Amino acid sequence: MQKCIELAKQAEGKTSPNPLVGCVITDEFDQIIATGYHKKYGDNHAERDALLKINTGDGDTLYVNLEPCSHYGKTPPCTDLIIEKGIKHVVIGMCDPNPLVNGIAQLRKAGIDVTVGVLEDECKKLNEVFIKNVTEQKTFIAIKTAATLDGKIATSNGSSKWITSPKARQHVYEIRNRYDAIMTSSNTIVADNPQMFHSRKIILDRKLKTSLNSDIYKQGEIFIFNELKDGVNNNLNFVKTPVKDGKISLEFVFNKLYELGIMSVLIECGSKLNGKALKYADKIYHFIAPKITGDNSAKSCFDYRKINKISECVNFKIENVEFYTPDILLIYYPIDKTS
Ligand code: AOF
Ligand code: ZN
Repeated sequence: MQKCIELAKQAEGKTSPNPLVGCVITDEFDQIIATGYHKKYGDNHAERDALLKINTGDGDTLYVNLEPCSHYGKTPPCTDLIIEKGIKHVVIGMCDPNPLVNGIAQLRKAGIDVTVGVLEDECKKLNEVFIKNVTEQKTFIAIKTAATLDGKIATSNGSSKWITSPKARQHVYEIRNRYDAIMTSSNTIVADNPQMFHSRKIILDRKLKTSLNSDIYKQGEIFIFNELKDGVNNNLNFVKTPVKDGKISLEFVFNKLYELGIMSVLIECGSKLNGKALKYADKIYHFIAPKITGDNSAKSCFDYRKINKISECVNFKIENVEFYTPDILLIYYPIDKTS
């Protein structure tokens, strides 16, 4: 199952809105005879990719991180091919939340021995975006931030180059690649003029104050949420957006992203938008550099309110700590969404 997950991850960023799936087939001596994975949206499912590499009767056990499909979609049901190839056991990581899929029952009906729930937590993490999309019909929202040890992302005048090391910043490219789009704000564009290379970029710019000569506009399909106009101009899509309390309505933006088929988004911006987006966030990537500003007026990661008691804090569960020496990356989830 671990190998299925590794195979599936090779297609990170390429399968949306479909899941990441890997498959391993072993013979009666437990030797791997074929592997496969879902390489990109519209391609063969992982099971088919692996099964097409074996002769009928050669395979004994098929391992797959997601319940095999039993419906006619872009490809015929994987369950049919599993049965046809004479597989005797199927080991599944997690049930498919897609209501069209009923593979476990189909396989059992055909007399195949089915085990479900192997490395289930890891399999659910792998497809956290797909699970949210299918069960809630909503876009998965991640935030990336990079701070000092005292939780600062920029000096009081907005200077932020560079808090983290090149190694950590390199890893950000890998993280971006997993998401359908990245999102930033006009304030960040004005302060940093970042390029933020990605095929789809979301910009929140209420009054259209950013210059269209900014580096971010040079590449990619771009959606600019603003209060002034709708319309399309080459790679720029203007989306007229309602304003709430003087700010672009994030509720509207996130609903619109789902309508546009953007299944996941990585937010990379400053204190204010990070703060406002926090209540929508499904996951946070938080780099920390071993530096202290010692400056109370420097900008912090999430800035959106005043509180009096520590009991009013929002709570998270830290899932993982990775080292990009000299920096670290904390990956954490809001507790009420993961529990
Ligand atoms: C995949 N790849 O390896 C597996 C999937 O749109 P279709 O016809 O390709 O069907 C997509 C559904 O099939 C998907 O939502 C999921 O429920 C199931 N399994 N999908 O794209 C795969 N095994
Ligand atoms: Zn399938």
